[in-house]
Amino acid sequence: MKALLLIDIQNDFLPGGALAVPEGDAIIPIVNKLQEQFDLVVATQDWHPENHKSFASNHTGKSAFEVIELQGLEQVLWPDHCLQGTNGAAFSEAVDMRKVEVIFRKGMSPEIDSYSGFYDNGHLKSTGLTDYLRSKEVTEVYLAGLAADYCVYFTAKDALQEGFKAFVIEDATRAISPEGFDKAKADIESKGGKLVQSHTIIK
Ligand code: VGL
Ligand code: ZN
Repeated sequence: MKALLLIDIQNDFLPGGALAVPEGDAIIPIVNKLQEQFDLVVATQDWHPENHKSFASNHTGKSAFEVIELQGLEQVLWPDHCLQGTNGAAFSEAVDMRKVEVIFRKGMSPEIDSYSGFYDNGHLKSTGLTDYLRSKEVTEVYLAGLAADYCVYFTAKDALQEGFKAFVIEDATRAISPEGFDKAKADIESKGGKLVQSHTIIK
């Protein structure tokens, strides 16, 4: 069984949002078309409380995009984004959510960030995505969404570590930093993951 994972296609990561990914909206028609080819579609949703430590606003004297250490891990400080219950945290109205069976939320603990749909960045707590996918006999996951160099990348790495085959659909994602995505792609491939184009999936 194959599953399509839609990663964080939320207003704050789209043009006009608090942490807009350049051209993030370009993926939406592709994501909607891709869904026709999958019997299982799940989504992740970045879902932060206002005291989240990934926000620069919660560190006196720090600015967005500075890097600090948090729980022994490198942490990029972000603009406030995806605040629980706000329009910025909502899925874009343009994304077809009718086939999405389950939404896995992440980033609720104020003390640690959570890029991956499977675990927080310290691998301390699971979201339940692995067990869910295994219960559906999924062996291959296809990834689309935002951002390519953060949440898509970390989700792909964890998928591989959990023993799934992982395919990142390159034209169905966009990066915060293109250089960051080049590194991420090399790492994904070195771990056995694959980069694919949507036209190889869409019939
Ligand atoms: C993301 C930065 C902070 C993402 C989430 O969805 O890629 N990036 N929170
Ligand atoms: Zn976040």
